[in-house]
Amino acid sequence: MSPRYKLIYFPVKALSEPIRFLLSYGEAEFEDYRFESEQWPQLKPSTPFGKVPVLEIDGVQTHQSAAICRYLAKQFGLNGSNDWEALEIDAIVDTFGDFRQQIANYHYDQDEASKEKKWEPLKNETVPYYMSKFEEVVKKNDGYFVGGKLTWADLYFVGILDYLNFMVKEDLVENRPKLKALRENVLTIPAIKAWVEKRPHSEM
Ligand code: GSH
Repeated sequence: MSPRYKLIYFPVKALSEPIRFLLSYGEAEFEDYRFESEQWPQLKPSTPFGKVPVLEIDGVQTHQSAAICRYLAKQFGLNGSNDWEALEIDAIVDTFGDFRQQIANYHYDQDEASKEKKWEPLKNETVPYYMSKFEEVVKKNDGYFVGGKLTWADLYFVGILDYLNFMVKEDLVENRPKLKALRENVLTIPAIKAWVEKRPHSEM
């Protein structure tokens, strides 16, 4: 029997969407529990380290979005063909994390003056630096991030892309044909397409 999954998160895509993509890809039924911000102070102490997403598996809480994705990827055959590919997947997913942190450092800055100062270097240095390298990696790997075939790195990237696009106020793959094709590829996987069609709307 397949496990009972309950994903706990704010009512947005952000860090949870890669998990939702993995669960959908694996055709696993899951409860997509979305709470409003006002409920968070009450919920926070019940989570392992005061953060979400939390994925409950048969009632047992797990946390850390990338660790959860990696675990699901192993169940669903998306963790590469060997330890080397698994390492490459981990490395690129950690790099998505580095990139996201730098974007978030701008987006969540509460001080308007300091935020404004971060905009130019983010747009003109950080974004082109990471995005052109991601484009190169996908070009070298025949349309995927690792090993010339679909892995959870691809689902992770496409899953988190709307959140990154929202924070950086552009479609990051618009002028990057390999990454654009990869997004198309992932979004046309029937189980992912079905999920995207039925998920609740959210901007980020
Ligand atoms: N490294 C963690 C992961 O990838 O799961 C980061 C989790 C995280 O920062 N979650 C944010 C959160 O719980 C939401 S995206 N914020 C509320 C808080 O810190 O009180």
